[in-house]
Amino acid sequence: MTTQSAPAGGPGLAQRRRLVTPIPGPRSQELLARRTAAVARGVSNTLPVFITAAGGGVLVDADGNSLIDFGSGIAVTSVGNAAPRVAARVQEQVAQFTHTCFMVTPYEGYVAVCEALNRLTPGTHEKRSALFNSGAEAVENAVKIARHATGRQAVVAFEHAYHGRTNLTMALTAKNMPYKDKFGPFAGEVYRMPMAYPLRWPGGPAACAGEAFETVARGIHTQVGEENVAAVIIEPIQGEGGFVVPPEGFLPKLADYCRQHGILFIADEIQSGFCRTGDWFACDHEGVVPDLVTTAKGIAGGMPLAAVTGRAEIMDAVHSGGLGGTYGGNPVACAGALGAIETMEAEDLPQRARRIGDIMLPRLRKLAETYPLIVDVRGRGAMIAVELADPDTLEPDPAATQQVAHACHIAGLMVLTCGTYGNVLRFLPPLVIGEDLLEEGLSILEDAFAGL
Ligand code: PLZ
Repeated sequence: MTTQSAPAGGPGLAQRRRLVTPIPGPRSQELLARRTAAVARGVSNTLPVFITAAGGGVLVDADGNSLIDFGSGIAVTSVGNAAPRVAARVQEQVAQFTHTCFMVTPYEGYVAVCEALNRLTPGTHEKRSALFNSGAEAVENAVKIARHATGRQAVVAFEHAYHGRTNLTMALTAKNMPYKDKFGPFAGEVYRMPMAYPLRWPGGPAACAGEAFETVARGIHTQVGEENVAAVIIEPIQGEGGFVVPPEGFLPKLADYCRQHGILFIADEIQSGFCRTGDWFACDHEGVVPDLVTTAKGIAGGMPLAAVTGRAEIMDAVHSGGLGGTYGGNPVACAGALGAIETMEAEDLPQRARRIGDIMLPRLRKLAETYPLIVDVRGRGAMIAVELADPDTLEPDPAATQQVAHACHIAGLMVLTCGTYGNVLRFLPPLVIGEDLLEEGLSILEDAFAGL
């Protein structure tokens, strides 16, 4: 295949949807054939258009199609793809040095990212951070730190949770297919409790916060013993599991309970963090202050970086040399993070996320009035979803979900699905998307429902 000259990415890219071939087009199909022959089948694709440039709210593919992006590469490019401050700092850093290994000879960028994390994550207490490569690695390290600091082993996770694909994080992740099937045995001392899922709570949404908390507290008491629990880990808004938003009150109750029992409260903000939900972190919404926070995705504008941030005395409980890795906090990734964080602050991206929610939620609620199979519209800021099910029985409808997603894709709108039952359409636009593109994307979605 000859490489066609692609436009430069970033916000300068024409901010419009334009389809010049069917989706996927012939060049993407050629690449797909190469991909099938060269890349392991286990690594899947949501939409096999091969991207050559991206920026603002669009993805441009190898055939010259320009798609509206409601996915941000799974909540990563919140500041936009090839965001100017990210690209500039990365370019500068890559020309200076690409690696020393922070554990061998340190550099300022790593320290500056940790300072920013300590300042921006919930709570004004003294904090420390450590940097890693991926979300799963951050979660693994948060559990290591919690076990070391408490001298306890058990970890409590929730139904519908997603925390990664490594061995320990597979154990924490709830869903079997595709994440866990035949990949066991899994790490031990992981206990799963019911999630406060208002739509599906047996006693109804109004009773959910209180009853779910009581069920969790009782479950921990009877099945594990409070004194054996190192940490409770929870996504303050669940991601892969279906954008489940716990009812007001549930997280504060859970955090208080943990404090009373010497259990560390770990907030996995890997998907919900860094302005996505309209606050810097989803925990901020109810003033919940976790002992440890895991971050990744949005932190570095697309560069691979992740972190654990927590109370100084907990983080510093681990002996020198107990945490690390060759690449964790790579200088180029740190430069990306500093550019991304600067962008979030300079452009007030929490406010942008709230504005996106204010535009999306009313249109989606209206859509739900027309199509009763939309049984729930939920989320905050630019982390929004609709759940599809039979309105009488709440039997999940993954087939309709796939059908709507496919209709969006071929019309040039990148949307993602999620959910334990595969029946949730989720919307995670870059926070810098133009409002005209956002509205156009919603119109495509409306057409997709009309075509069911
Ligand atoms: N914790 C809350 O959302 C990653 C997974 C995509 P990594 N979610 C996207 C897939 O199918 O692999 C995620 C998350 C939460 C942890 C992780 C793991 O982050 O950077 O993918 O390891």
